[in-house]
Amino acid sequence: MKASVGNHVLELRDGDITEMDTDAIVNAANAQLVLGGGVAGAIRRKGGPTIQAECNKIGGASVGGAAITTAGNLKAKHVIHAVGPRMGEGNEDEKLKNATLNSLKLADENNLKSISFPAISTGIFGFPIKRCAEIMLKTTIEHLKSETGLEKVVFCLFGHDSYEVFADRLERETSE
Ligand code: AR6
Repeated sequence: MKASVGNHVLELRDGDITEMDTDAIVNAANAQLVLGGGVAGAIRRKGGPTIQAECNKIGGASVGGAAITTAGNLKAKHVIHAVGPRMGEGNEDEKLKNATLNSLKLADENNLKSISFPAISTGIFGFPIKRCAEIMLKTTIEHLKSETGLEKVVFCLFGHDSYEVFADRLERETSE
């Protein structure tokens, strides 16, 4: 599914984010920037050891923050490591919004034209997918309406159910 926001494209895909050839893919990271399971595990396995080595040099990021590395053997050129909230730690909605926004800002600062996001925090960190779709899509649409060099933002969802939740929300957000 594709939608337009001004001259920008917002696209939803069902698949593995490590296969995306956008300038950057976003990792659902932790504050230590240690690549564990889920999206991070797939990035670690397919991208090779340089990504973790770069993360180690950076050392960590705050919850709601983001950091950028190269992407090793992946098709994308960069990995943006977005630290989403762990459900139950408090102020989760704001932190997820900030993780999304800081990733988009980091993409702009690095003159990237395209970026792919996963549904941050909705796996191991336990954040509800519906709320995630609303927060991440609203934040992205708002950013695409502001001054940005990003031409395309993709949400790469893992499985039909997650895709449908995002598709439903995107339809509502773009018909308002
Ligand atoms: N491509 C796209 N989406 C995926 C993929 C994939 N290859 N694999 C999983 N998902 P998660 P979190 C979906 O657990 O909840 C790690 O240990 C998944 O179905 O990757 O933010 C990190 O190192 C879910 O909808 O991230 C952190 O410690 C979404 O991506 C912690 O997990 C996010 O799931 C982060 O947990």
